[in-house]
Amino acid sequence: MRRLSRNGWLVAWTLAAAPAVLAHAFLDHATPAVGSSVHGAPAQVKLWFTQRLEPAFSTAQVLGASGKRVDKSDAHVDAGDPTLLVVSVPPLAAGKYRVTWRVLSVDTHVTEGDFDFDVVP
Ligand SMILES: [Cu+2]
Repeated sequence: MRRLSRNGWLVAWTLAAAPAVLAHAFLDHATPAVGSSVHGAPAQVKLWFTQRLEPAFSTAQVLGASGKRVDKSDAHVDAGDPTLLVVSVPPLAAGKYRVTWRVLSVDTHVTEGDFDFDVVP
């Protein structure tokens, strides 16, 4: 039985996984940053992705600690940057918030996820 070396396996795995990984839209970074504490309420939550998004099928919500939705229901892909998803929020009280997102990248693959941030006085 033929046995691949450790490096051989690594190359095989990389070749198999790379196209799928590169083809999906994952969260690259956000403001407020993932897991961060921000002083003062942000006016918007911005999410940058690793791929261009399909505006009609990409959205995000901001939830308060109780799970109640607090964003202004205006999530949209930025007109000038197709990798940027923006949602507005009213002045947020201090506390923990969760951002949930679900996006369709231009290659037709759907991805979703969430992250938290804290607003501190
Ligand atoms: Cu994909």
